[in-house]
Amino acid sequence: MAANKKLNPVDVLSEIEAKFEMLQVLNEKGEIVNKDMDPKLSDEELVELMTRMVWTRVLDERSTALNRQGRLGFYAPTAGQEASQIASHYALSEGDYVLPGYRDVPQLIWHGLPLTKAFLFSRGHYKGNQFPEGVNALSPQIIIGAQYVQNAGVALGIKKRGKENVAITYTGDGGTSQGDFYEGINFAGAYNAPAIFVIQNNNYAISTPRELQSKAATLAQKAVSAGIPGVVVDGMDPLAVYKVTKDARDRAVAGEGPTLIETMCYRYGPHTMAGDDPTRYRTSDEDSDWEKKDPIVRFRTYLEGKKLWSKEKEEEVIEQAKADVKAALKEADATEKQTVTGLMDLMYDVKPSNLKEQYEYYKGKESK
Ligand SMILES: Cc1ncc(C[n+]2csc(CCOP(=O)(O)OP(=O)(O)O)c2C)c(N)n1
Repeated sequence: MAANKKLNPVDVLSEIEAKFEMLQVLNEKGEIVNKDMDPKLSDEELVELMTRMVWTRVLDERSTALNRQGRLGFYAPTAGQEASQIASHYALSEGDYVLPGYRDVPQLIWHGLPLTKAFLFSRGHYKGNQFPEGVNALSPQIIIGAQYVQNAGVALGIKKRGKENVAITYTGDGGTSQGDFYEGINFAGAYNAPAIFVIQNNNYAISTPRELQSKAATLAQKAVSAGIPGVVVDGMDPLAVYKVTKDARDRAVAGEGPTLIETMCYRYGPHTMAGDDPTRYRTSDEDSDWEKKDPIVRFRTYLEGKKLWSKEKEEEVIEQAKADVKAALKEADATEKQTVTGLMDLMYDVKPSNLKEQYEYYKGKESK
C-alpha cells in the first residue's frame, strides 16, 4: 500500500517568513539606501524630527539621573528607541489617538502631554493620569499587552464616528506573547478599524531574550493570523519608521484597516530603574554593536550632509530640553502631595464601611 502523502506546513512558513524582510531607508552611515522608500520630508520636517529625538534623549538622561536621586519614581529608560518612538509618532496627524506602554512617555509628550504630568505619573500621583482636554491619549499601560485590545476599541470608535483619524499603540517583543496582543489585532482586523499596532522589538522582555518569546522568525508575521498587513522595519532608522507608519496611517484613514509594525531596536539602559542589571543578560559586545546603529548618530550625519544640522543647533536643543525638565520638575514639586484620604475622597462618593475605618486612621496620621 502506498504511504499517505504528508502535509508539509513548514514550506508555507518559510515562504511567509522570507517575505518579512527588514525595511531600511537610512543606513548606519547616514546614507539613503532605498530611494523609493524615502518619505521625502521637507527640510523643516527633518530638523523637527531630529530636534524631537535629541530632546527626548536628554529627557531620558535627566529622568534616569533624577530617579537615582530619588526625585522620580517609576521610570523605564528610552535611549536607543528614539527612532521607533518619535518617528512613528511624527507620522500621526491632529486628532489621532495614542495608547502607550510604560516606556512610551516620549510619544505622550510630543502628543501634547505637559512634562509635569509625566513626572507626576512617575511619582504615582493621580494628577499624572489626568490628561488635559484635547490630548487624545490613554495613560501608559502597565499590564503587558492590554493596550492592544484597548487600541482596537478606540479605533473602532473612531470608525463609528466617521473621523479621519487613527489609534496607534505600542508594545514590546514580550508583549506579543500575550493573549491580548492577538485579540487586539484580530478584533481590529475583523472590524477593519483604523488602528496601527507597533511592536518595539528591543530584543528583551526584561531579561528574557526575544528567541525565547516565540518560534516565529519575525513578530510582524503574526499579522498573517489576523489577516492584516505586517512589516518589519529598522527601528534605529527614523526615515524608515516614519515611512511605514505614514503608509499605515494612510491605509487606515482610507478604510483599508489596521497594520502591524515591528521595529527592530535596542534599549541601552536597564528595563526600568527598579533594579534589573542588564550586564547579567546582555554582553558589552551586543551593546556596542547596537550603539553603532544609533538613530541620532545616523540622522545627525545625514542632516549635517544636507547642511541642516550643526553642533551649535544640537547644543541649543540640549539646553532647551534641560530647561524644560527643570521647569516641569519645579511644577511637579509644587503640586500638593497625594494623601491616602485624598485618594479615597476621589475614588468614592460613598465609602464602603471597611474603608471608613481606614479613612479615619489615615486622617489622624496625616494631620500630625
Ligand atoms: C500582564 C503582565 N504580566 C507581567 C508583567 C510584568 N512585566 C513588566 S515589564 C515585562 C516585560 C515586557 O517586555 P516587552 O513587552 O518586550 O517590553 P519592553 O519592556 O522591552 O519595552 C513584564 C513581564 C506585567 N506588567 N503585566
